[in-house]
Amino acid sequence: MGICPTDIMPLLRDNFTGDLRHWARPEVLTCTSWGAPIIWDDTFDPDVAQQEARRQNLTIGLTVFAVGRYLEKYLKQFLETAEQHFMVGQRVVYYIFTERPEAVPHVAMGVGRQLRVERVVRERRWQDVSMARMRTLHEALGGRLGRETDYVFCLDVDQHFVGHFGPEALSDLVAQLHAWHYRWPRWLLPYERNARSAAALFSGEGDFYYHAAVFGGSVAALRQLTAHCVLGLQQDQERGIEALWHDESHLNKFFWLHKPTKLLSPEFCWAQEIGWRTEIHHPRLLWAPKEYALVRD
Ligand code: 2GW
Ligand code: MN
Repeated sequence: MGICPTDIMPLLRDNFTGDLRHWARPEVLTCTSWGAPIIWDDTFDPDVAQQEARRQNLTIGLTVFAVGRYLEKYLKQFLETAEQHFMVGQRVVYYIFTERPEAVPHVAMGVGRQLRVERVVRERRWQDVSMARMRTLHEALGGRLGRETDYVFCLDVDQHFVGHFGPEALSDLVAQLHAWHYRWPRWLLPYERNARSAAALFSGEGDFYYHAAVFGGSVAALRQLTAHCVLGLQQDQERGIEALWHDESHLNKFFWLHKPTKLLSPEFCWAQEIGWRTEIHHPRLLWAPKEYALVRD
């Protein structure tokens, strides 16, 4: 942990945007072996990130799916808390994908922020609801969403913001360290292991286990990511197989082949059930407690 030699270049580069990472958090890994920063609380200056993003006059997209019971259950709090914490001070476009546009709750938007609702068909199986997101996102990124935004974050809806989530999280390709798995040895990570699956990773492969509840990047990078996942999901479906964690398994395969340029620490998407951890200073998103019996068929 601490400074790794391969990180010298990005360290110099990021210094100019006010990156304080190694000195502030010596107890955690703050860079990957390929030189991407892993951002933890105190390793960045939110004001510098804010100014830099403003200077670039960015528009940031936030996509979220709310299908079936998830709409009533999670969407309102997700949006209300996003208004308080997500990219405040930037231009933001929310894209809500649902089969019932008329049921989307009214949430007052701040200046420079707008909400668009797109209709999707409701898949019968919950696994398909989750997996179908990749195709819908791919199409959206090739259409209006892709034209009107520079960077996009794609989030699960069953979570809410509790802390600042600003432009320090932006990069060409952004992956989220999974809160349950970031301390685990690689061989234990829940990658898909069936060699017949397009998502398969073999022993010795994989860098980290990433959480599909949060990923982001530039429009071009996300077009590539979603294209990869759509193809993998389709190939598995043709073979009559389904990866262990569905779209998340394919996402992990993609990030193994195409290294993310920034990683978010588990503080960015934390689960309170995990309990107290010294390195978790400032959670930004919290998962809703899982009520599988209630929402899963
Ligand atoms: C999903 C599972 C069981 C019952 C319902 C649903 C469901 C999901 C739904 O009825 N309506 C709906 O809009 N969704 C969307 O799919 C919603 O945006 C939700 O956040 C997302 C993923 O489903 P979720 O949050 O229940 O799955 P998790 O939290 O167990 O997620 C991880 O694993 C998934 C694959 O199994 C995905 O990769 C997800 O991105 C991961 O965080
Ligand atoms: Mn979720």
